[in-house]
Amino acid sequence: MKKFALFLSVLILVMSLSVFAADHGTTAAYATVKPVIDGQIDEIWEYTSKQVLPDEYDISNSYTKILWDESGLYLLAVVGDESITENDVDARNSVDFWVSEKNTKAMGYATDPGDWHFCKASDGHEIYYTGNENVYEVAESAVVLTDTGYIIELYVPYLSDIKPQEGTVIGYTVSINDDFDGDGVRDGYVFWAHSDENEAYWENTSALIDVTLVAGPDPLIFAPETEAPAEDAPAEEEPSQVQVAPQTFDMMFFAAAAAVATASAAIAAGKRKK
Ligand SMILES: [Ca+2]
Ligand SMILES: [Ca+2]
Repeated sequence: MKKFALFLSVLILVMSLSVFAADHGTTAAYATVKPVIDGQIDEIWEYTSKQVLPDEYDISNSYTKILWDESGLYLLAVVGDESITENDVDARNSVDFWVSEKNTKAMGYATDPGDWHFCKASDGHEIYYTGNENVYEVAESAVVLTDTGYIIELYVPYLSDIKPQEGTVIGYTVSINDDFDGDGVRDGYVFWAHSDENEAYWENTSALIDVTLVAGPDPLIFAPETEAPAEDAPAEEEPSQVQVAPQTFDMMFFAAAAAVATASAAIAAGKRKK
């Protein structure tokens, strides 16, 4: 009976830990090096968590990532989409970034300037929907097409008075829209996650997931390679190697000359024997 009670308490502990993990959200690493907002994936993106979206409709192998620093947030979306619209005026093949800088957990997107939404299509069109519209004035973004879809890089300087540091928690989720028959009407969408209490992440910041700001990678990883110290430089060894070659040549020359001389002597001696 005691064993069963122990088993039960361990089971409850494990279950509560997994529930905690599910609620804990994800992390964003400090941008030790600022990514260049050009739609190309910089090395710094390797050092922060990935938010993976489900495969559905024409959307596959898609994810986002977040970096932060004292000035703002950097967001990356890598999208697999087999059906891209060339002139996507209504942004039907697009990514929606949903952010609450101060994690307001509010009904609506109007309680704080740091509550914003940013939508960008695979062809570059942007569509305002909710939250602080100023985000479109201050954001830097880039989109590039890939063989399998498109990549969006976004930088948004903070719109709230947030003083971010390691341990600060922001609210975030992301969704991807898909028009798979090219008629300009959205056919479906996928999203990363929403809170258990509220699924309407497009209406309320209370639906966003906690993202904890954490330390970034060591800056030394990105330092340019320095030249080897003088004592290790191979320059000093090279002259002696250069000198070795003539010596070797000389040795071979003398050895060959000696062999010829020996052979000649032998021939001469042979001739004399005859
Ligand atoms: Ca980049
Ligand atoms: Ca599509």
